[in-house]
Amino acid sequence: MTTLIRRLLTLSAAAGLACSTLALADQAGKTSHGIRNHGGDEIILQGFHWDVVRTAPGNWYHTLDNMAGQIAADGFSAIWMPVPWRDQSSWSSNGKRGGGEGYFWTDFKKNSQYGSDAALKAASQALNSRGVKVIYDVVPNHHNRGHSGDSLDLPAGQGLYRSDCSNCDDGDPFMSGDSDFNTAHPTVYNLFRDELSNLRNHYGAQGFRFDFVRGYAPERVNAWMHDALDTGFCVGELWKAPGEYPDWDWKHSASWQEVIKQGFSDPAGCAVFDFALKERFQNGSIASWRNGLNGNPDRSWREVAVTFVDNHDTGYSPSASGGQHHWPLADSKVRKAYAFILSTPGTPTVYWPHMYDWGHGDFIRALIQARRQTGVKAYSPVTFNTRFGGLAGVTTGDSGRLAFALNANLSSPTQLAPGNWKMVVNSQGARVWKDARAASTGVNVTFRCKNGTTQWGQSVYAVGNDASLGNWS
Ligand code: 7SA
Ligand code: CA
Ligand code: CA
Repeated sequence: MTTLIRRLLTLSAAAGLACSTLALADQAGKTSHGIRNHGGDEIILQGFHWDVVRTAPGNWYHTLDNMAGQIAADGFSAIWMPVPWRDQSSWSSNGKRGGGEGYFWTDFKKNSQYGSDAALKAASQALNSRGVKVIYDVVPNHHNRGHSGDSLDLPAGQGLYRSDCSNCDDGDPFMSGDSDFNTAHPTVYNLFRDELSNLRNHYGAQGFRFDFVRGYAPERVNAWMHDALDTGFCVGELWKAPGEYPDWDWKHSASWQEVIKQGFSDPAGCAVFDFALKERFQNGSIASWRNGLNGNPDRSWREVAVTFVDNHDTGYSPSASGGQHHWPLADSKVRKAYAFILSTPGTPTVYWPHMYDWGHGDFIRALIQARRQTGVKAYSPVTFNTRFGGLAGVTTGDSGRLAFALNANLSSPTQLAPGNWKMVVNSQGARVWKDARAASTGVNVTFRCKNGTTQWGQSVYAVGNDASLGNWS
């Protein structure tokens, strides 16, 4: 490795510079249609559940800091962090209690129920430095308005809030809407543009998860990303059934796929949580799981899907109250669902408790490793085979293939496609095999040297070891 690195680096340029190394395999960039999925090679961990502010009050950032090495070793390339803004709300309605999770935030101060500003910076640094890109959850639709001591208490009656005028909101209200911003107003737009830039410049943001995107125009998300983090990762949460749209809206009679792709992803330039697949997980047969956005035969559709099994809203939480569980997947299907999203296109997202609390960690870890070895990406093609019942098929990655069989009665993956197949997982009706082509001998490493001046005839050396390059010296 050292020889290779030195040969690569005796460039005809200047004296030794401190070069920042790019993570070995991390591809960047948008799709050919301008969707920000950071090269389509991401594997995301949802880095919280609904109740961590109660089970680890003020200590969650420390937990993430301490687990950064484990999270990186488990193969995650990105982490979906909780909302970084302080939330001082507390509420109880129909027997449920909550508050402090970030979704009813007061202002942009970072000392929150998850930990202090300093602890957030430390956790972000610990994760980013190990190649786990930090993606912040952000909530531009609304905030906890009029909370005393706000550093963000915008005046009423000036068009800054939905309630100031009849068209002072270009999206749905959150609850009554009396906390909704008018995100089209330049003052509000600039407020969030500057805060997203602040999160990039001082808190290591490499992407954003946009909450409640039904609440504002998707074009706003495109503008914010363009202005604040154009090359970052972006995903929107559009959880709205077609039937929830007014009957004069085209989305009312569209499919879940069309709603999230054409209703949000295209105009936002942003990837989108695959609620089309989630709806099939919940309501469809296993054979119908192929009808999620991530199974679409059109590459420009499947590559924008961010797949998930459950999240902090839909799933349970490991806590006394059990969390929100608005739409939980039956336990008997959880491993089949993870086998599916980790062996097929889209950008898979793993829910924290499934990985670290409820005993699926080894199962998921093995699937992540196989996905990386075979180079399966968001855009990879997938074929389905209906001869065996259940759901079976093959995904072709950049450096190999994955075969999957969920409740399918086939005895060997060679019945799906010839190959040198090796079993990855076989549990609870979920089987996955890999056929990884021999890893190439050399590796391409890109070093980007900053703040250096060079003259012709000088040599450039990269010095100091780096975990992502195998700790060469
Ligand atoms: O029912 C599940 C599904 O069943 C299936 O069979 C259905 C599906 O369609 C169907 O096919 O899904 C439905 O239900 C979903 C869950 O409610 C809906 C979905 O559209 C609908 O189809 O999803 C919506 O709700 C989610 C929680 C949102 C989705 O974007 C949205 O579409 N998720 C995100 C949004 C928020 C809010 O930022 C977060 O909510 C989520 O974690 C995040 O992921 O001044 C305002 C105000 C007053 O108007 C009220 O009167 C006052 O009480 C404020 C106060 N409201 C409080 C709320 O009552 C209380 O619940 C508020 C301050 O705090 C709480 O709100 C929580 C919310 O409960 C929680 O989920 C909020 C703020 O803390 O944080 C979270
Ligand atoms: Ca990437
Ligand atoms: Ca709104």
